[in-house]
Amino acid sequence: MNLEKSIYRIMDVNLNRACEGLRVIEDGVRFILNDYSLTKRVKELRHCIIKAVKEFPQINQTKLIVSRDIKRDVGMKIKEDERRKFEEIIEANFRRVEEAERSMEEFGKLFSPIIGEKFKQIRFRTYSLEKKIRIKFKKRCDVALYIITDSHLIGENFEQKIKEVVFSGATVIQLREKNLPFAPFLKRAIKLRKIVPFKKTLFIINDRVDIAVASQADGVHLGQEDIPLKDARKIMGENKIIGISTHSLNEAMKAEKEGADYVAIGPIFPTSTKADVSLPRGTEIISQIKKAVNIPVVAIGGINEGNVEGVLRAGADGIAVISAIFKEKDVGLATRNLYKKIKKIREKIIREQDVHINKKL
Ligand code: TZP
Ligand code: MG
Repeated sequence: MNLEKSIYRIMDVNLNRACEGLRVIEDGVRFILNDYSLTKRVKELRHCIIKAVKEFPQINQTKLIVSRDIKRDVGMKIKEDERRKFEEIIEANFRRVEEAERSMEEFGKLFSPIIGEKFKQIRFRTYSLEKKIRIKFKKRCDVALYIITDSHLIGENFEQKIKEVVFSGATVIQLREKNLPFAPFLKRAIKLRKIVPFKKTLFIINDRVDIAVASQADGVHLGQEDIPLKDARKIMGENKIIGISTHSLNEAMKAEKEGADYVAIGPIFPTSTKADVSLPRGTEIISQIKKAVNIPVVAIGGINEGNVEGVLRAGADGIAVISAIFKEKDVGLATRNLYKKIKKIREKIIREQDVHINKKL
């Protein structure tokens, strides 16, 4: 094969490689993250690469297509790595795209230095998009069973009880201390940080950004009257989780727009745990918010084993509870039971949805 044909073949192969990789990333961002603006950016990048190869007059389009030779492509025989998590799929595909871009940058220089420069710019654009998308994937939070502490209800053996809860299925632990001054609050946060395992269970601090940062918590949970989200973000940085308490559709939409990683909505049912709550909203508000936002929605207020099904059926990604766990004598057992119940209901909902879809087909 002559050299010119080989170079066209390299450009063609790498154009396909980059586009395929970006398609995979686009699907992940669209269907797993449900992020419209990032989906748009991935799509635009893919179109930009196609345009760069197809619109430079130096690259002859007929020669590009003619150069394709799948039968002789030795790369076809290389086995794909095993991929388990979607984070790994996204990472592997970014590698693939960036390598393809690098190759097009280097070999593109043989057509013209402008082509090399163009692909260099595209490669840097890909790096910055990758950073944004990978942070977003990393911060996806499993809020299924979000347990909030209440030192009054917990009483003695605080740390032991938190340990039991953590190892019995809590996906998030929020340290909520309304009456502790700064120093003992921070001390408790640092102790809990050692108990709550990194990556397995999220550790969130209620109200206090300073304590969240100092204790290396995974994030902070803010109310409508706390430090504004944008200021909290400046202090916490992009990698940390910020959750917001909301009481209406408008507040939930605003929180998402300002960059919240999840919203809590409540109180759903009457609760005696928090004195200054507004009137119970019922489960309808959950469905309304779920239709309007793409971040996880956690329902809160008076939720227990008896009423959790309606909450999950309304679309909540998880439930935040205090008394359902800490009013019980055996907090580990209460957590296990609630966790099992959530799992069972979720599986039931999925089965019903499958039947519904199959009937339609
Ligand atoms: N925010 C709204 S309701 C509530 C908070 C902190 C209390 C939830 O406690 P419980 O015992 O699960 O009703
Ligand atoms: Mg608050």
